[in-house]
Amino acid sequence: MAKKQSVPITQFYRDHPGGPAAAEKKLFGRIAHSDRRAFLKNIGLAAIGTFVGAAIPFHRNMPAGFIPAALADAHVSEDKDGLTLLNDRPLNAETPAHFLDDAVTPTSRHFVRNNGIPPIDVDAAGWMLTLDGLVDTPLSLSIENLRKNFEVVSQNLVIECGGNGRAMFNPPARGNQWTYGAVGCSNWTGVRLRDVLQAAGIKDNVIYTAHEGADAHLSGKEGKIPLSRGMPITKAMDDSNLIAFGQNGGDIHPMNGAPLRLVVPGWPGSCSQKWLTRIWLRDQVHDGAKMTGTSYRVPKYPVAPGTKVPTEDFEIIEAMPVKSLITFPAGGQEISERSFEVRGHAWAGDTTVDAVDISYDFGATWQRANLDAPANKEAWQQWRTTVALPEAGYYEIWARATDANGRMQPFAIDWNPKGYLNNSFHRIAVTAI
Ligand SMILES: Nc1nc2c(c(=O)[nH]1)N[C@H]1C(S)=C(S)[C@@H](COP(=O)(O)O)O[C@H]1N2
Ligand SMILES: [Mo]
Repeated sequence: MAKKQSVPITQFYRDHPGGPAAAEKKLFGRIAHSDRRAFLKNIGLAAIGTFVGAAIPFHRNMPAGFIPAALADAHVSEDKDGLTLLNDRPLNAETPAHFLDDAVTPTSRHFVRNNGIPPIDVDAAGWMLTLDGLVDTPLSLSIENLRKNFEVVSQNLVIECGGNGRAMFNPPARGNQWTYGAVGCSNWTGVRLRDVLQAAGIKDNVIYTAHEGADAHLSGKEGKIPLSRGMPITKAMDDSNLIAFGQNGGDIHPMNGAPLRLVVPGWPGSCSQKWLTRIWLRDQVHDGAKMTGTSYRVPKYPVAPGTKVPTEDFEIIEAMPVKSLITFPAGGQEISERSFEVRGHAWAGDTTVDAVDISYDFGATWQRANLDAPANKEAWQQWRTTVALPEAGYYEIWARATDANGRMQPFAIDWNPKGYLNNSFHRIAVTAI
């Protein structure tokens, strides 16, 4: 039998029939995402040096597309517990549904969605937030200034990525393949965005906000911004929006935007700028990174699956749709009791949830769950019910929420090209033995 020859790693990358991405998968056992390929194509040596924390003396021997092991080993971080890593550059990790069972999502379980490279070792004491653009008095505020000059409030607020549920799109949509767990409801502490805007004085012609953060673009290019979103001034004035400096009674997790972030509940998570450095007010719809084209946008009209839609027919996503999550029991399990509690959360963008119904017969009949009021505006609501399965066998438990406007989660959603806003039922499989 021929002995397997060991090959220098450079040659392995260069000669692999599937290219560097396939070579990497072979080495590291992970799927190489399209995002990762784009990263590799664009990344400069200087940027790689920054990430590994040192110059690379033998960089000339590094094959094109090579990922330094220091980066390949990157993990979500020790204090993010049980999250599923979808991509490590940029870092994207979701929370399995059964790890979201708490009414308030622990910091260790809050998902992470990064579009760029987060700042590291941030200096909270020296952090400054600028408020400018069309304001009467531009402001430059430290976190201490925010704490001292404005009312500090704590609220349970839902942040959900606009692409949560993308993995269930058919035909598939490019982007992070979120299943159900790009959502969380931590208890956020901060000051009301409205109060700070009013302190700066909003000029009459303002229609939109624009947000900037301290993360770096994946390309490593100086001055290139990974994400800068905004919202209509009417939404910005909602008293639920926070400029937050605390998460669950402690500091904000570095991957969730420490030391300062926006929390704009009910709208796509991308509105909630992390590592917040600047808010400016504009007299036009903000046109920053990921505001234009097809980013966080959907076609203005329903389209058949797979349709190519002209860019000018897309519109900006505003409130997120009604949705529910089954957090207990965990899906895919054998259950020895036929009668057991099913529970979870439900939320509905800027409105509340009126009802949650559960089915274990593929939607033929539904039973109404007992549903709590939200702890505060824009918090998710807890529900529970007991199901009694008639006999042993395979079942699916489906959850379906209805919002205060009578809108109900659908079995299947209208397809859209970028895979946003999937609010079809959460379904889990259980086998009663
Ligand atoms: N500065 C900055 N803010 C950001 C992002 C980012 O990449 N950079 N991602 C946004 C997106 S798309 C989402 S869904 C939320 C996710 O917040 P989390 O990572 O704390 O869960 O942060 C938003 N804020
Ligand atoms: Mo997002």
